[in-house]
Amino acid sequence: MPLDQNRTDSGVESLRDVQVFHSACPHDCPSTCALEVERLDPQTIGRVRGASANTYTSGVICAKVARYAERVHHPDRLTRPLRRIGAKGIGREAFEEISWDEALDIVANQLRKATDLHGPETVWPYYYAGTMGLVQRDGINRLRHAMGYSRQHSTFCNTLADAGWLAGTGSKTGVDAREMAESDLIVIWGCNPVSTQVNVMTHATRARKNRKATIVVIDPYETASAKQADIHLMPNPGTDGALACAVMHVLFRDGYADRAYLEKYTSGHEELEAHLQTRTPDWAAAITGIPAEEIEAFAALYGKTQRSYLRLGFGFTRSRNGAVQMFSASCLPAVTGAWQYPGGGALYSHGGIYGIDQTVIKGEDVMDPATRLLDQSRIGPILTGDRRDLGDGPPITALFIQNTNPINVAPDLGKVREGFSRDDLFVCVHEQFLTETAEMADIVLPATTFLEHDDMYVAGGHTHLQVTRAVIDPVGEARSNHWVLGELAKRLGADHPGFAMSEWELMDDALQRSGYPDAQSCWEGHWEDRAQSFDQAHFCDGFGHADGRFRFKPDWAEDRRGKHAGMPALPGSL
Ligand SMILES: Nc1nc2c(c(=O)[nH]1)N[C@H]1C(S)=C(S)[C@@H](COP(=O)(O)OP(=O)(O)OC[C@H]3O[C@@H](n4cnc5c(=O)[nH]c(N)nc54)[C@H](O)[C@@H]3O)O[C@H]1N2
Ligand SMILES: Nc1nc2c(c(=O)[nH]1)N[C@H]1C(S)=C(S)[C@@H](COP(=O)(O)OP(=O)(O)OC[C@H]3O[C@@H](n4cnc5c(=O)[nH]c(N)nc54)[C@H](O)[C@@H]3O)O[C@H]1N2
Ligand code: SF4
Ligand SMILES: [Mo]
Repeated sequence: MPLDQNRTDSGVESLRDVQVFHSACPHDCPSTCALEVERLDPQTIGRVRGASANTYTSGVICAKVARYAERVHHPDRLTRPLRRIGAKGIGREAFEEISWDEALDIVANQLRKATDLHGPETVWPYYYAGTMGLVQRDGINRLRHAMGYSRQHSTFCNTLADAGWLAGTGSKTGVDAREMAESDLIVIWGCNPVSTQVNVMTHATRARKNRKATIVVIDPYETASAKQADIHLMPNPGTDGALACAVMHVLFRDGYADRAYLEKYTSGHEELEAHLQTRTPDWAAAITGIPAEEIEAFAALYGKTQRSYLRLGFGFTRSRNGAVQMFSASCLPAVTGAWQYPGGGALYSHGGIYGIDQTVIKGEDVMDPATRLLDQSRIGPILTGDRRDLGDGPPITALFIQNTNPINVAPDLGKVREGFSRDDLFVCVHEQFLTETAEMADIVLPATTFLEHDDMYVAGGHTHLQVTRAVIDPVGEARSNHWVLGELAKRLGADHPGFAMSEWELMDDALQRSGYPDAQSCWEGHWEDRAQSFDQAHFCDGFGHADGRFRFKPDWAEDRRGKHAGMPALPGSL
């Protein structure tokens, strides 16, 4: 959307002749940094900085986004729709440029042809988190549901982490990362924030400076974050549950367990204590590879420190038993009662605080729950015809992809590539660059970046909602995900009011039905801080389960999307 250069409201600040716009980083990173973006002219951005007025971003962003002008204006950006006329996977020379009308007509015809032959479940709209914007990322589901195409179970990233965290706490919320400044002990567990969410280090470093806090990193590798830590515990991958058990063994054994807290706020603690009898530091040393003395020392430090803060990441969920590792780690503050103290407790994600109603964006009002649900991580087996995934439904013969590069990121890469190589598979990829997946497509559509479209963002690592406007015009003929979906909907006859709405109208609708100010007010204010009260964030009002208690004995079956047979009754390694 072209911008009014003379805008003088608070969304834009003028700095000599360069204008500075508020924006937010769209990457799949818990930091979702508040940004200040220089606009040199309506087609060109300059430098990108972290907003210093945002109390989480605090003026700090990572190197890759500080240099975003190089991405936005890169000579390899896709600027025109492309049709493949050569072999798959050989690069740009296999494609010729075509017009948007031609490209969209081909895509719509192919999707219609596939549906005529096999029924709508043969089409699989496939997406993930290239942008985390709630409109541009999730709108693809509206087309899916309006057309009855196969559904997607999104499992690339947080499935195991969510299941593990929710098993104990029952709520995807936690203690504000800004509170780390009041902590005496910060445990960075299964994440490498120096590389993956730089702002965690800003807040951890404040605690070190203000309170001489100790920083512990628990990671099998000597990462950049581990190098900055006072203590580095190096478990074998997938053994955090054993480590957590041994730490809790010491906490009970040496009187660091808060019995009054356990009584009031938890369930299953008697069974837990009995279960831990044999889970000694020596027992865990053999499993984790961490010497027993180091486990003893860490447990004593954790037990003695009321203001202890766990920052739990995605790393330890990268193995088959990841949900159990996450759950086991999350038990520690419930044993010592660290949740009760300022700077104490844990954070995995704030994802549960926002409550944005995305019904219209996602077209959930027209979703048929009987439609086939396919696991995104199984795209390799699915494209190669595995009946365990396809059930008795049709094969996938058409893929429409936005926001993800499965040939690089999905498991079982050999099968993924084999599937994409099929001659009877039609693939359309909407992308900013000619990725490995786009190279396998029949039609490639050029996509805008977050600086060329409007959207809104929530965050995992902090508590702000941010609404952003396009800062520059689209590069070349790039178009937003929302625009492409609307054009396809027209051609396919997909019926839903969301297709006739602009991005801004969709945001307004979602915000207002969720109790937020309207999009314009959110944009002018740069961010809406939805931080919970101390008592809510620290679960002093009770945990998320119906009885308000932290569960040491999870009900794994409660997460009905997953397979729970064989999950352990109590913390530990599988
Ligand atoms: N081996 C291995 N595999 C992994 C992981 C790992 O640690 N190791 N991590 C896993 C995890 S946690 C995740 S989240 C996934 C991430 O996997 P993906 O979601 O696929 O990764 P991204 O690179 O974030 O985004 C994919 C593409 O989206 C495009 N994109 C960005 N914005 C837009 C837009 O507005 N419109 C359109 N159409 N496209 C856009 C980008 O150009 C990029 O190529 O990978 C998973 N796979
Ligand atoms: N620069 C950059 N930043 C990113 C991304 C990116 O691609 N590049 N991706 C974004 C995305 S999608 C996500 S989900 C986040 C993920 O960011 P993080 O939460 O930091 O997770 P990972 O980087 O997957 O893994 C973190 C650490 O966990 C360690 N680890 C692996 N297995 C285990 C284990 O069993 N136990 C323990 N304790 N540690 C283990 C790894 O060695 C790694 O150093 O990062 C986001 N930020
Ligand atoms: S740290 Fe994460 S959210 Fe912040 S600018 Fe970098 S990628 Fe974006
Ligand atoms: Mo992720």
